[in-house]
Amino acid sequence: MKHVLILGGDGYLGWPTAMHFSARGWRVTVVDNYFRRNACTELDTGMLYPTPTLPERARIWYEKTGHDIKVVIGDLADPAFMRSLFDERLRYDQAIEPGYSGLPDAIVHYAEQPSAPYSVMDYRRADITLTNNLRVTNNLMWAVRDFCPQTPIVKLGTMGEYGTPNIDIEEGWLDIEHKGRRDRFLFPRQASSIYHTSKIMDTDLLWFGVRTWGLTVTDLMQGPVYGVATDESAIDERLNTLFNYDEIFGTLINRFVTQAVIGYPLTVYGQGGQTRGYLDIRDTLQCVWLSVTQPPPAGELRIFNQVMETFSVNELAKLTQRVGRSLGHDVVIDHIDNPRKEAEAHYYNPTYQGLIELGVEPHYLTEDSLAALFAIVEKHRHTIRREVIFRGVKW
Ligand code: USQ
Repeated sequence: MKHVLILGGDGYLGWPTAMHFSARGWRVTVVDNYFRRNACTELDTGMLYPTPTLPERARIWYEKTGHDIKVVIGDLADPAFMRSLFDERLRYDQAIEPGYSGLPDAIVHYAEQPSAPYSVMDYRRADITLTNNLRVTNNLMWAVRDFCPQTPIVKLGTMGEYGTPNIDIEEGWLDIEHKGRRDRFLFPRQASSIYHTSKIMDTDLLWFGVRTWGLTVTDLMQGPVYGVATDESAIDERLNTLFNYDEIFGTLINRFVTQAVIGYPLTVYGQGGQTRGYLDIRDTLQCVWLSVTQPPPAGELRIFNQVMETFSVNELAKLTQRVGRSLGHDVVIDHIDNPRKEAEAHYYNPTYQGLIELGVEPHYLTEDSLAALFAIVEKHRHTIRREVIFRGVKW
């Protein structure tokens, strides 16, 4: 039985990924320190519905499917904790039960602070973002180097590393001719938050590990994800992933649908021409699954742009309005002063072929798929808190 270690296994993507691998016959160990839940509690962000603790989710999953997901709670920014996951003899924390350690066949690394607004709120959160994201990545890199240098790492990156350059965005690399000579470099990166900058830095860390120690890494440059429902969450709604709609942890489409359901004018920032590549949460699972099961050649850094289609904020607002109105909601679009420093009208043309060539079959955003998301949010409409939707975190 193949073993995957999922770092950040309690998060929006981590838990669905754990179920996805478990359902396909993999032995799964999830590790998390509840950073996301604790930050949401501290900042009082609210969530659409409560999510059971990680051991409780694993218990429900076992009851429903007979598959065991092992849970380890701990802080991966602590190097001793990270290393103890790979070697039983280094076990120093009772949270890691005997038999939990061991060399994995693959590692999926989601264990990062994922919010751009969180990372620029104040110095403390900027520091938490950098410290957590870089230390966890560095700890992982060294642990893999020392215990299992052949094990492929799949690391979640972000399209935001590239920013919005006035040229086409290639998949990770750019061939440059300069004064008659040619070479290949990482595509230029220019992020617009501390969070996105931390992702550039951890790409660079792992690229160093690949060049120096021959590590094998796939970096998935992902756009904003939307949705909740996956094949595995359909088994029991308590297995649904967490859903944030607040300004700090909520992503655009999930926010717009929530706003539409409670009659809150859709919060288009500035002109609304900001264009990004989006994907359905089910496609994240396909991308990660295929990246793990079809690893790159040993000693390579492979980079994919993990998006399925591009939209501007205005296009998404109009689509949400159209679908919302057809469902009987009074949806109004508002343009508010952009709290972020970002281009509002820009060129955006990313390449995203690699994952399709690997076999991903996209779930495109349609009126029907958006209506399905409306149905989930409508079910919990009484829990939605208006006051957390916009609080004005400024860059
Ligand atoms: N936006 C609005 N109104 C809102 C919220 C956002 O107009 O109420 C705009 C933002 O200004 C931005 C775009 O919508 O131009 C996307 O914002 P977002 O909050 O959905 O996404 P972002 O902050 O970029 O971050 C999210 C995830 C992050 C991931 C990133 C991929 O939180 O973990 O890395 O999407 S990407 O955007 O491609 O960098």
